[in-house]
Amino acid sequence: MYRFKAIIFDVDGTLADTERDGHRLAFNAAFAEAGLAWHWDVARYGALLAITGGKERIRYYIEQEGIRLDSAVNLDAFIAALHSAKTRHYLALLETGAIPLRPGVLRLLREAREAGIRLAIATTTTPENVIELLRHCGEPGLPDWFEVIAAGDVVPRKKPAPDIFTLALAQLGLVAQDCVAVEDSDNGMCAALAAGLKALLVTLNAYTENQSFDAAPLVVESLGGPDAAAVVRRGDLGGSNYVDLAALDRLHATVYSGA
Ligand code: XBP
Ligand code: MG
Repeated sequence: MYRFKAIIFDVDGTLADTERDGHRLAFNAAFAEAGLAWHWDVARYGALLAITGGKERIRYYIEQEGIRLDSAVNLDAFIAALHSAKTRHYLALLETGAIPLRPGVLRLLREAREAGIRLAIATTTTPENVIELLRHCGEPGLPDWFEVIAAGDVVPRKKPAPDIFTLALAQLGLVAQDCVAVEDSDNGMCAALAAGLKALLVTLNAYTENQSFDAAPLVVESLGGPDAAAVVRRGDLGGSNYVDLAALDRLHATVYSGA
């Protein structure tokens, strides 16, 4: 019935608003625990999001700030330990259920599941973060809805490189044209497009709303639902009021056949 077989979702910023009150707080907790006088405020963290991946973000910060570590310290090991503490803090936060899915996400996932559309994830973050987020957002068994979870360091290059999407496609055994991708950031958009995923929905959030998404065919501020129309920035939803499978099918058709 639908012209696509799977949806590949980004996680951070897309499934849930995890960055400002999730990852950022966990980084700061790890810094404090290590006795470092570093603090990433909301604006600074927004700028640092240009660098995808927590370890890469820490390394960039050290370089950018000209921070000099004791010469006896091995930089890679130092970053790895700091990042592992950050992951511990982040997982503890997720366990409290403090970070819900974005509005409309669970509804869309349910629709896809009921229609036999396969679900996958392509994310920069650490795999356990994905599972823990999905475990604590009020839908028992949600992690198992995703047939493929491609996450973190399993590929050589993080977004905006296409690697993680290419891996997700390979694990699904599908080609790009079989899929719709959902992202929230310019780095994510570039990664998806570079993997050939032209049927791309971008869902903006506070950290990404001013980025340029000229290359994305459909950009929304919110997915909406039966009780709330989606707020569309670019493209159209066809006959739908909110982002449902019919709207994604229309996106797919527009991109691949100009319909
Ligand atoms: C998300 C990220 C991640 C998280 C931190 O990018 O960049 O690095 O901020 O996760 P995207 P880790 O949504 O494009 O995948 O600290 O676990 O790396
Ligand atoms: Mg993201």
